[in-house]
Amino acid sequence: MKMTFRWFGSAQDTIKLSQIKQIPGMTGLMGLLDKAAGDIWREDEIKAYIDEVHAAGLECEVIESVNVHEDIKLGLPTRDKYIENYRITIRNLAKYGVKVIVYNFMPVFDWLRTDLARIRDDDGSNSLYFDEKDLGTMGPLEIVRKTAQDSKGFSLPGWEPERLAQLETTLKLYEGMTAETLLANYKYFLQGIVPTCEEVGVRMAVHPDDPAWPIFGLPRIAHAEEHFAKIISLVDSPANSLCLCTGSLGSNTANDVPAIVSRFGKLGRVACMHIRNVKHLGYRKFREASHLSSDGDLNMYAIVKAVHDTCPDAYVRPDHGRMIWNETGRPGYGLYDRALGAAYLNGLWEAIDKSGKGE
Ligand SMILES: [Mn+2]
Repeated sequence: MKMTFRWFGSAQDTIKLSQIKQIPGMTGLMGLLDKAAGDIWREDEIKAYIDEVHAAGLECEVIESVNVHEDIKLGLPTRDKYIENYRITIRNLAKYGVKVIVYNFMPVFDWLRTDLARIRDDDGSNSLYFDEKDLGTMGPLEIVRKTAQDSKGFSLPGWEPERLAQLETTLKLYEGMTAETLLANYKYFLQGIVPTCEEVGVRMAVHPDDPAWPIFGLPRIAHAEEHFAKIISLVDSPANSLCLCTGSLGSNTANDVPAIVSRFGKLGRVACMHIRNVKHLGYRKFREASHLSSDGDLNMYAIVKAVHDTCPDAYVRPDHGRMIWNETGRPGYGLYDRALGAAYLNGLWEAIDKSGKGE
C-alpha cells in the first residue's frame, strides 16, 4: 500500500505540500491539473506540477481526473480526435513518472450530492450528504438553476449555471442511450488507448459511479461487482484496471465492498483505492462519515485486509473527509480529517501486516 493524498495544485489548493509531507507515512500524491475534458495535458504543465511535488519530497505516480470527453462517451464521429488527444496526454504523463491514471466513464455528471456541508448535531462537524428525496422531481437542469439561486444548495460539479445551454444539448444527445451502447463506446475508447498505456507503462484505473446507482435516467455502467467484471473484459490487459472507491461503492448497500476488492485484487486489476466510510440514514440517503469503521457502515478493517491480502501494491488515498476543527475549504478535501484518515488506515495496515506475520 502506497499512501497518497489528493492535491489540487498550489494555485487551487489552500493545503500546502509541506503539510501533506508531515502526515505520517505519506509517500506522495494522487495529483491533478485543472484541465477541460478532451484537452491535451501539455508537458510543460505536467513538469511544473510534478517538479513542485518532487521538491517537497513527495512522489507523483498517480494522476486523477484525466476526464474523458463527452463525444467519446456518446460515440460521436469527433471521438477519434479526442482519443488521439488522450493518447498524447498518456505519453506526456508517462514521461514524468506517472504510472496510474484515474478517470471515469460516467455520462455528463461526475459525483452528485444534495448538501455539501451537512452539519452533524452531536459534534458540529460537517460533511457531504445525499438524500434522493431532496431531489424530488427536479431534473439536472433545475438543479443547476437552483444552484444559481442558492450557492449553498445542490452542486453538479463541472456544470456551472453559465453552461446550462450546453448541458441541455448534451442531455438530449444521451436520450435513449442504453447501457450496451455506452459499453460499446467505452470499449472503442479502451481499444484506442490501452496499447499506448502498455507501451509506456501506464495503467488506467476507472472510478465507480457516485452515488452507486443510475441518476436522471442516464446509463451508468460502473457501480456493481458485475459491472467491473464486464469493464475489465472489454480489453483484457492489466492496463485496463480499477480505482475502487469504497465510499462510492458503499453508498449502495447491495455492494459488498471487501468482496469486490478481493475479487478484482486477486485478478491483478486494482491499481488504486480511494478509502472512506459512509453512514446510511435511509433509502438512498447517506452522509460521509469519518474513516473509523464504527462511525459509518463500512468494515474498514475488512477493506484494508482485502487490499493487504490481494493487491498490496495498490496506491491508496484517504478519500473525502469531514470538515472539523473549524477548517474551511473545498468540500470533502480539508486537511485535518483526511490526515486522521490516513493515520487510521496506516494503523489498520500495520496491525494486519504484523499479526499476519505472527509478530
Ligand atoms: Mn473516490
